[in-house]
Amino acid sequence: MITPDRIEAENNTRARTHARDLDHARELVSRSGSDAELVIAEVARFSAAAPSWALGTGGTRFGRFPIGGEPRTTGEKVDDVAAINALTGANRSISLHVPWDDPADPDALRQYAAERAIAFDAMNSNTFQDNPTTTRDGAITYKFGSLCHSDPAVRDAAVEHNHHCIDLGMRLGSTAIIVWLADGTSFPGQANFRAQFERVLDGLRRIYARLPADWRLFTEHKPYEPQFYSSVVNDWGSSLLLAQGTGDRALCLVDLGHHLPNANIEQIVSRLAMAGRLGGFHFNDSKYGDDDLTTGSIKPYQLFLIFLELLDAGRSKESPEKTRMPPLAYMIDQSNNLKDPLEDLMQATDAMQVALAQALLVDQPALRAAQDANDPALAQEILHRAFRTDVRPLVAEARRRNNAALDPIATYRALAYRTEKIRQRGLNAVATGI
Ligand SMILES: [Mn+2]
Repeated sequence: MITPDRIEAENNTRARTHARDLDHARELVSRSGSDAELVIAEVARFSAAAPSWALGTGGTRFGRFPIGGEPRTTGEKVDDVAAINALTGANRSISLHVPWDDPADPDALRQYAAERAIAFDAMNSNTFQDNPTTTRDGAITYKFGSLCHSDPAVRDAAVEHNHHCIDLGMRLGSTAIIVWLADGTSFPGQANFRAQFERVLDGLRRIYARLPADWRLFTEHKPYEPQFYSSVVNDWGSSLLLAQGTGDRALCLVDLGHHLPNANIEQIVSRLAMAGRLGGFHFNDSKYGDDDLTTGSIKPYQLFLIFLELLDAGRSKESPEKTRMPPLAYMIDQSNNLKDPLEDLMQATDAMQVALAQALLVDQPALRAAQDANDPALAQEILHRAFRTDVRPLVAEARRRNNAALDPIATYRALAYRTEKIRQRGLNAVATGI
């Protein structure tokens, strides 16, 4: 129902205003010495995978308030991602979470997604919940961890589950697996730090042994929650040690919400890229902890600085003035309790596109000269000039060139997608996920 002709009809109602805004943005950008065409082309190239677990309403331990019309099957999740991709042009893949998604016929699902121009991004393994398929009908439990567990039978089950995710992903056309572990302790003395870490490293090596040659394994860190005293993979240092100890194709994944307050995430991005171990992202935003709020909704300047580091990592060695986004796994990891989850994901995608466009506007030679001249005031002026430029017409133009919507949220509402899905799937349909 979100069809190219309906999007075009909506775009036509905005075409004149857009043309005027675009002309003005081009003029602003060219006056500051940047090339608007390069910005539009790079934004149009960017895509971030949508998380299968965030297409339904999220919940907290205090309750959940479903929005209605949530996808009931993995196929319906693909439908929702295809719908937002039609509007943004920048969500060309879906990232699955197993066993929340464990399709009985992966070949048919791959075909179904391909017909909707949706690919499968990294697979996410879940060994933080007991599940009949992974914990042998209650014979074992992940209550005290998975790969870190003191009982080898629990560790074996966790490794097997990850192998299953790889096997499933191969049939879907995925080329990466994300291992996020809830492993850790909630009380001092509960377990030995070193013994837990060594067991996790051993488990990752066993998972890695199953990895096809063109696959990558991502280790994702998080300081606390669900464990409240220690996490085994608590920070980027532990994540890097694990990646380096596992193999060449083991890389670190940065989830923006998985840091202690005020961590300098852009510097972490730079360090991991420098070490050659930056693999991917889970984008979201937060105020206090792992809040899973909409990307760019709380700290847009931080998001801009992160994209600036990504462009630095993507800088061509031959011609340093050419900067592009490096080929990493860019994914959204959000859980929203209040908004329509599809609107939440489209806002996140827009925020990333805006941050990318702003980062592309930074006058790199001038910034380097200011750095060499030890002129922090000038360096700040250069960053702020880019950050404060209204790049939204350039981003809208990038979307238009991808046959997507000039204004995704307004178009989504005009086409009444949610109303239609409530009619089809029901008011009480509940998606699997967080
Ligand atoms: Mn994550």
